[in-house]
Amino acid sequence: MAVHEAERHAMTRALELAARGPRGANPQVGAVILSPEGEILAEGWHHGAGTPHAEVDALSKLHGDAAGGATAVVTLEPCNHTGRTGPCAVALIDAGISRVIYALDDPGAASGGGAERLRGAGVEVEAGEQADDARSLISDWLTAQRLGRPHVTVKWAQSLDGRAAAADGSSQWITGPDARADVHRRRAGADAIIVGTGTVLADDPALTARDGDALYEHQPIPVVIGARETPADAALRRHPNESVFYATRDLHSVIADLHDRGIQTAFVEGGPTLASAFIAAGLADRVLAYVAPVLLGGDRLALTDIGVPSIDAARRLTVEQWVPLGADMLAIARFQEDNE
Ligand code: AOF
Ligand code: ZN
Repeated sequence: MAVHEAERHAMTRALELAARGPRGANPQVGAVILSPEGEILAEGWHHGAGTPHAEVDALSKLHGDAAGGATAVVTLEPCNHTGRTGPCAVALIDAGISRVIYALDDPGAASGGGAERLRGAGVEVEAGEQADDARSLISDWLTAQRLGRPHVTVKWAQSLDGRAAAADGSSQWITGPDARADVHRRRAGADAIIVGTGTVLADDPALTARDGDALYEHQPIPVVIGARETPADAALRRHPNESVFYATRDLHSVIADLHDRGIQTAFVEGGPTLASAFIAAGLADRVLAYVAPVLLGGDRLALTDIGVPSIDAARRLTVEQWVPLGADMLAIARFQEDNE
């Protein structure tokens, strides 16, 4: 059974609607209900975890048996589970929908199976329409689903000889303005930015994403790990988002909690001890290493102990990109052992 022209247009529209929803613990999903003649009867989208799903949002705008014999065009496979809301597959069946077009299978172990449920009730189901666009819209959510935790990027700036600071601890600025601007731009794409209390006390970072003096529209949530108190007048207290503090040293529990809070992408920015702990724990997916043509010598290395006792155990990376940034060079690399 082919997907019709009107259905194709409806999917493009559903993807636009999906993008209106917030990023978070739930995927962004859009839905359009089409009459048998291909007219748009209703539109809906998911407004965030705990609110009705896109299909239900769209159906709620119709009265009586208006959806009888209609087609639902949805960017994600309708769910088959009762979570914060009832199963969408059942809502569609009960409304009398006779055909469902969706873009992507729902990877959720608990929520999947909606297509089967629909088919079982005699509904025609077509999967895969504009799947690439749907995938790219929610790629971070899909990655977090696959990993069962946020995607973690560990970032540091280093001298050519692998140092993150001079002997007295001073580290501003190893890299030049182009590299710093690049960091801010990438921060603006992350949900959370993680630092240790040591970095907060030593550098008093603002942890905002800035373009010059202007704040980017999206600001990551500051996350501080460590037992030491953050001073009341610390710069991050003035961050537009409230910080999250963890006194624990167990990074797995921190990352699990961030996942529960709907964080899909996290940036680990400081300093060497925390970066090393994430790598040693197997919780780092990507490295951003900004390398400046500076020599510092001494023992303030970009990383400390990452659990590599001998060369056989070296953590090998694949560089996805070398990016020249003024006089500096950025290596974007991922760990070879994962199959990201
Ligand atoms: C849909 N339509 O609009 C969305 C779906 O906690 P709940 O009950 O909101 O369920 C969340 C799960 O449902 C989420 O992980 C994903 O698998 C699916 N999201 N499904 O049919 C929607 N947002
Ligand atoms: Zn649903």
